[in-house]
Parts: sequence; C-alpha cells; structure tokens
Amino acid sequence: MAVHKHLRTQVAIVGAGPAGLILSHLLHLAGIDSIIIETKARNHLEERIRAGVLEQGTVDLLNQAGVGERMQREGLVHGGIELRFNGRSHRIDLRELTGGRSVCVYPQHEIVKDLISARLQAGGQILFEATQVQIHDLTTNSPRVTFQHADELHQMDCDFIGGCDGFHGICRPSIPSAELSTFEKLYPFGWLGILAEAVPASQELIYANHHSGFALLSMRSPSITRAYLQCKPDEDIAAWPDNRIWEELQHRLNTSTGFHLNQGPILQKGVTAMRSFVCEPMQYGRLFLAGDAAHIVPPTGAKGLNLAAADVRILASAIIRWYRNNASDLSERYSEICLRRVWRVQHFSWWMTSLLHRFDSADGFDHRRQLAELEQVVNSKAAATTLAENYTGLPFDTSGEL
Ligand code: RFL
Ligand code: PHB
Repeated sequence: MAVHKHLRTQVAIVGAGPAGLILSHLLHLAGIDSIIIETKARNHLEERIRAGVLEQGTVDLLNQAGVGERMQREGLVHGGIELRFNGRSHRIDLRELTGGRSVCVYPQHEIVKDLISARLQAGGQILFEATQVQIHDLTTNSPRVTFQHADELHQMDCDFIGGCDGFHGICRPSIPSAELSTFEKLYPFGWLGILAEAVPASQELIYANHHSGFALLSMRSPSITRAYLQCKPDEDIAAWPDNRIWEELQHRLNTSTGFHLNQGPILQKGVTAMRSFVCEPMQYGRLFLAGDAAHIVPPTGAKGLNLAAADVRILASAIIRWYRNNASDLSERYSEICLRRVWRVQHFSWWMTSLLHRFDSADGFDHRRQLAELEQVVNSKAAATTLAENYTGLPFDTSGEL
C-alpha cells in the first residue's frame, strides 16, 4: 500500500534535461538546495540523442560552473560553417566575422551525463522514474509537488518550482490558460536524423539548400557522423532503408567539383517534426518555466539547448538574489528578461529554416528568392556577420546585474 512521504527543499525542479540539471547545479554552487523529479530512467536520459552545437556562452557557463572538464577535452571547437547551394560551397568564417567567437560540438547527452554525475557526487537528489507528477498552490508562498516514486506517494514542499519538463511536460499546462498567451508556427516538413559510425566527411558543419530539400552534415565525434534530411513531418521511417538515406544525403550535399560522403553502419534514425513556439509569460506565481517547457525553436539554428541554458542562468540569478538579498525584483522580471533573447533566437531559427528548406508550395519563386538571399549572405560581409553573430550566440548580459 502506498505510504505518504513528505520532503522539503528550497527549489523543486521538474525535469532532468539540460535546463533542470544546469539550474540545480548553479543553485548548489550558491548553497541553495534543490531536488529534481524526472519521469524517465537515468540511462534513458544519458543515451537520448539530441542537440550537438553549443554557443560560446553555453560553453563559458558550463566551464565557469566547473562541469566543463570533459567538454574541454572532447568537444570539437568549430570556427566556421559551410553553406552549400547551387552546387557550390561557401565557408562562413564565424571566428573572423565575430572577433573570435566559435561554437563547440559536444553532444547534449554527454552534457547530461556530466551534470547528473556532478549533482550526484555533490549529494544532490534526482528522483528518476517518478510518475503522476503534479504541481500545486503556485500562487502561494509554499507551492508543492506531488508524485509517485518507488511505490510511495510523495509530497514535496518548496519555495519555488523550476518548470524544466520540456515541451510535453505538465508545468506549462498547470498555469490557467487565461494567464498565458501562446504563439506557434508549424512547418510543413520534418527532419530525418541519423547517427552513423562513419568519419565525418567534413571537419565543419554543412548546411545545404537543395531543390530536393534541405540536408545537414554534422558530427558527434571524429568517428561519428550525424546527418539530417528534410522530410515530411509524418515521414514513415520504414520507407528509408540505409542505402536510400546515404544516396539522398550524397545527392543533396554534392557539389559541382564532387563531394564524397563517408558511409558506415547507421546506429540510430528518427524523424523530428519542426515547430516554433513561445508561451508568455514564462512565470506564474512561484512557478518559473525554462527551456523547451516555455519555447521551441526549429533545430536549423542549433539553438534549443543554448536557449535553455540562457534561461536557467537568469533563473538561478533571480533565485539566488531572492535568498541572499530578500529581493524579488529580478524574479519578477525573469520572463521579461528571458523573452528578449527568446524572440531574437526565434527570429534567427525561423530565418535559417526558411532560407534553407524546400517549401512545397514553391512555384520556383521561393527557391529563386532563397538563392538570391544565400548569395547575399555569402557575398556581403554585413549579411554574413549577422549570421555569424546569431549562430555563435549573442553574448550574455555582463552588466553585473545577472
Ligand atoms: P528536455 O531536454 O526535453 O528535458 C525535459 C525533461 O523533463 C522530463 N519530463 C518530466 N519530468 C517530470 N515530470 C514530468 N511530468 C515530465 N515530463 C517530462 C523529460 O523526460 C526530460 O528529461 O528540455 P530542456 O531541459 O528544456 O532542454 C532543451 C533541449 O533538450 C532542446 O532544446 C534541444 O535538444 C534542441 N536541439 C538543439 N539545441 C541546440 O541548442 N543545439 C542543437 O544542435 C540542437 N539540435 C535539438 C537538435 C533537438 C532535436 N530534437 C530531437 C527535437 C536536434 C534535434 C533533432
Ligand atoms: C546536430 O548535430 O544535431 C545539429 C547540428 C546543427 C543543427 C542542428 C542539429 O543546426
């Protein structure tokens, strides 16, 4: 029979993705106690293939927080990306255009592994495989989380709740709908992603606009290729045997001077739908949403994880300020501060998506317009700089306020 178990923490965090884990770690560094409640098992989180590209600001945040040691050793620093269209390849020199900024290719699940290990080593609590997670009393000074864990019904009292449970979580839907505005855009395509045991055919990421559809060549390590093909949002993966995937990648990534894709066993494949989504505000009473729980971007700009890190950096500062100075000025402005970056990144992710994908309605006009814009991006230093600044990430606010 289920027993009632009472827990108390300062900050209850729902979700052990990058947002929840980074938040818990930053709070711990400031001496603030948190407990993470997560529905999935630890090994599931540590093997879930997701993002790969980290902005300089995210890398700096992880390093400053003392969890960047493996990332510094194993992460691949990239000073440029390639744009490919009309059979030609053009390098965008991120480093030169931004005065030295770069990105780092280090898989999201490795960050998750590093953070879980750091939290557990420091005595932090992550309650994996919780079920029936619910949040209550959000507009009081003592909100609660209830859930089932290891056959016991738990109630956790806290001062704040970090809603870090992703797009399909329960935190955002717990806010009365009259208090929220949501903004959404669905795209008429998805991405078919593969992970393959093959040496990446390029040392830098290649984004290709092709009349057959977008393709992206990325990597996870010097021996693992990650690649994506634009497909239908409800694409049947069974229609894509490995050889068809390689042929299509070769076709879309080819150049007039020839390009050879290294092939190897495909370890994983899956289809991801594409959407842009924002909810406003990102807070309600003592609940603060962060990461995918509050917003989704299409992956073309490689921004989702970076935006999650930017949110929790601000949220941690706001909570720390509340405990240390008894001041709620920053926590009251959490949503407003985050949404400035969120909308900048929404625009960039939408722009990259619309520049590079094939739109089926196109009678040829849209494709020619895209090519004209791509020509401008690769030929105008101003246009290339805009891409490079956004891709490497807008610097974090260093005014000292946060
Ligand atoms: P997550 O990672 O989804 O974590 C949420 C966690 O909450 C748990 N959860 C619950 N826990 C308790 N109770 C409940 N009721 C719960 N419901 C859910 C979930 O199990 C999960 O563990 O959200 P978070 O932390 O906000 O992190 C966001 C990122 O994961 C996401 O934005 C990125 O992966 C997006 N993304 C990329 N971002 C980048 O910055 N760079 C990239 O290169 C990049 N590439 C990508 C991507 C996402 C992709 N997919 C699969 C959507 C490429 C792809 C293909
Ligand atoms: C990835 O490696 O998964 C990746 C890279 C760049 C993107 C999106 C995803 O824009």
